[in-house]
Amino acid sequence: MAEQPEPAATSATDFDAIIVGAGFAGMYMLHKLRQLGFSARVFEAGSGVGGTWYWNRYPGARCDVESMQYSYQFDDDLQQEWSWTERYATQPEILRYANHVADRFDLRRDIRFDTRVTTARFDDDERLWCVETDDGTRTTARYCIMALGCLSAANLPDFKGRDSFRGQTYHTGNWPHEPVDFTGQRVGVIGTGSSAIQSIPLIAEQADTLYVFQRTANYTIPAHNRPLDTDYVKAVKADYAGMRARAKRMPPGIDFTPNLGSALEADAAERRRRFEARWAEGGLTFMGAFGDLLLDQKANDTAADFVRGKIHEIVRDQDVADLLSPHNVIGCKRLCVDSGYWATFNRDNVNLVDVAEAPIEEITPDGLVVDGRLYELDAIVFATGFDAMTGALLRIDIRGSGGQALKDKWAEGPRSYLGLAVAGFPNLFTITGPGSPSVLTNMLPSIEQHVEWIADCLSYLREHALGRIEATAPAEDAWVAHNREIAGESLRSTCSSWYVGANVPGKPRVFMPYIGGFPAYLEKCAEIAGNDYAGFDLT
Ligand code: N01
Repeated sequence: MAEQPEPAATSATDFDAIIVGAGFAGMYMLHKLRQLGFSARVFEAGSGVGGTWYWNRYPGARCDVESMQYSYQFDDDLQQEWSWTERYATQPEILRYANHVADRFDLRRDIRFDTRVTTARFDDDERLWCVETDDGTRTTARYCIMALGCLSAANLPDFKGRDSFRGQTYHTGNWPHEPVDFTGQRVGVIGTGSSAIQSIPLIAEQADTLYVFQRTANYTIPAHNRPLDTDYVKAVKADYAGMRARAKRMPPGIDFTPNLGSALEADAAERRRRFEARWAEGGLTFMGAFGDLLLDQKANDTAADFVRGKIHEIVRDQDVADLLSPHNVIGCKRLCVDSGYWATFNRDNVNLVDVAEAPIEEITPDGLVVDGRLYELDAIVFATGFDAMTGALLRIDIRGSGGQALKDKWAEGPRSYLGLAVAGFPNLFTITGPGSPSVLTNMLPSIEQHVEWIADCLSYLREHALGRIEATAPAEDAWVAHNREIAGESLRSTCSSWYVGANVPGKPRVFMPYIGGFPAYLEKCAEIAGNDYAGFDLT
């Protein structure tokens, strides 16, 4: 540590910190910094708070983590006073919650809405970040905190003729704020990821005819959504701290009870019993039926066979059931949670179109062409996902020390220390950045942990009269190597998922989230902070 004490903030900067994004990460970061006496300005491209839940307004959008766990825990009064109504909260309800939090903590006065950050540059001489926005404003701060969300940069494939279509087009991740009515229309949905699987049953109820263009069949587990039972809510609220503590001890940061036994050591009857029980329970914890489902291909096959069997029970036309049956590793791509997805393919107005062998050729003014056939459409829904984890960061021109561009540094894939910091980019923090557990965990506790770690770090710098922090290259190299090694041990790194950037043409294939689980990650972050921020240069 060099001996050049200097206050963390100087009059040379407009703010102590600039925060980019007013989703759950940016909102809590602002609140936390204010509590600690730091000044902060938030820039948000949308007209309101909520991030993911502000943009993803497609029919059927809900969270696949149970509502009693998908909420902030930093303020006990907040978690006691808020009432969720359903097991899995809808997008409108989660957005109401985000707005409630913004009101309750008076956050909006420090947020500039409708303002997109275009560039962020580190000034080595002044040791500050200079951020430019699309309204032509330039703002400076000692620290820059990216709270951009992992799934916020929409992926809109460049289909030939895409913009020639005469009808309406929609992207699930950028859905209109006004209600969309598909009544009487011929609608095409491209994609069968979570967004498609949630929206297809509802679009099918409205549309005259629905075509689902499927490139890769996907696994989904029923949500069995229901209104929340008041006794259950009371019990959780009586010991919310206990539930949160148990969740922190689980790899996905969710309080649930996995079975650690091996699927291969169980006999067929035992396997069936456990899979049936998880299917009846519903949701993502299906993968907790056995401990080796993501470690051993043969074990995984038993779960995949079970789900394929369910598809064949539910879908009447066995050819359609075959086409809907995935043959990759279950849980490799993000598992989906649905309400009536498979049964939707029993409807007369729903048609499944395989675009695996014969990809979508082009979009014309009248519809979409596959294998030489024109599907005439009135509306196209692009449920084609996101340039995940790195896309939102790289759409901003971020320049670190010496003018180095983040997009150059990450040309071969993202490199970070803990998913929180990047060597060569001093005083820059990424909340739930690539290299952190983020999308493999319940996002809310992951966000809170990052916010609190960053806030503690800034307090430490202030207490020690330091004004510059930068991850060292060796620490970053070691973290990247560790991630790569543990990702290689999991079946999760074996398929073409957005976790490895496979959904975006030309994106380098790197397993982006940290796969070692929430408890190991918490321990590592605490150890580093407790060790005077080992692996960082502080001056
Ligand atoms: O996106 P996706 P999403 N031609 O990338 C297809 C979270 N989320 O928005 O698999 C034809 O999963 C693509 O095909 P393929 C959750 O973490 C959560 O649905 O690449 N098809 C795929 O089928 C989720 O995982 C919730 O072969 C093309 C689909 O588009 C993540 O967000 C709800 C294509 C994209 O699926 C992303 O989900 C919603 C092309 N050129 C989302 N390009 C909940 O909490 C892409 N596809 C419940």
